[in-house]
Amino acid sequence: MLRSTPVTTMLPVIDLERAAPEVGSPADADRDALLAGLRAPRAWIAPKFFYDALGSTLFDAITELDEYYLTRTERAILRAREREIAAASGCDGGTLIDLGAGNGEKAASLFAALRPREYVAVDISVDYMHHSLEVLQRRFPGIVMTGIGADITRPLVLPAHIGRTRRLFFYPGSSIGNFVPDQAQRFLAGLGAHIDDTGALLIGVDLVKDAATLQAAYDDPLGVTAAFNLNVLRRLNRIIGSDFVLADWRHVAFFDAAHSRIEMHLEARRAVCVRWASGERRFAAGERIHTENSYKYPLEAFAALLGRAGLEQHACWTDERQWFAVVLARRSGARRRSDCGEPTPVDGGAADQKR
Ligand code: AVI
Repeated sequence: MLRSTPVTTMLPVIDLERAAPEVGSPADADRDALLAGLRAPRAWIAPKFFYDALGSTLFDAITELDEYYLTRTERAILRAREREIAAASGCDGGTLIDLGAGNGEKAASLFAALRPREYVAVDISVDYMHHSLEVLQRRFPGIVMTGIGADITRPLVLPAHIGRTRRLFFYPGSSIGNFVPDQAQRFLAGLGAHIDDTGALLIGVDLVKDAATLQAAYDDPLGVTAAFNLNVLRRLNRIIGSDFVLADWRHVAFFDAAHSRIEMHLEARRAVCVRWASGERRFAAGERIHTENSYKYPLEAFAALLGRAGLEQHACWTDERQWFAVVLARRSGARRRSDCGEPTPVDGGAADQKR
């Protein structure tokens, strides 16, 4: 499949993050959100701030860890079920819209099966996307490609030229789990507004499982997740000019069964005072900053969430252990509902094998 056809046309990459000055710059909104979180009685930082260049590299490393089963389990399901997914999604000749595309490789692994006419990569990191789209365009010269620089936690705006029928939104990796359920519902409803009866959403969802497995996935012995978590303080220092000292903080992750979510925090190792230009915050020893939730859904609860968002589950594929699900959803009433498929026997039959 690898071709080395040179790209002769400029790839359209539209940076929506820098295109709406009248509503206040996203940079201002980010600063305001970070300061509000730092001043809150229970301090918090939104998880989207993890992903600067180093944070993205650390996340890539997390996906390679033995303990972090999500990525390889999802990949195995997509690989084993790509034909069924293609048939059920009806994306052939349509538009594949990749949310949080990164290097686009996950979506590209489905190009041969899905046969989209058009590929739209949406990611907050425009510079990174330029490069990866060029690489993808060389490999797949027959697919019309567009890059959109956008923060997908904000309402999505799609340029008018993007195909309107047979749109398939692709949101893998269980990133939906990083929204609290109300936000997740709004996010899903927002996607539903972009699809008609021919469109669909293909989404990865991490499922509830034993607490020890979950805990290990977010607190690995190598300390990669700890570095990923701590790195957000470097980002904060850059954005708001604060003086967090990373050595003063430790990574904490645990499964909160009542909320069915992993929580990640940064905990002060000693009493510290953090300063920035317009203020300061004192943290007692042991006080925490909440940095991430990662919700784990029972399948029925996810189907119910889709329903509240005006969508319905059309098909679903899981691994043998039922650790992870890939769900195809449509607008409610758009197609006849079908039940969950049989668990997927992934390569070698083990859900936790490496790529
Ligand atoms: C991106 N997201 C789905 C990851 C997760 O599992 O919630 C982020 C992550 N946080 C710690 N490890 C990975």
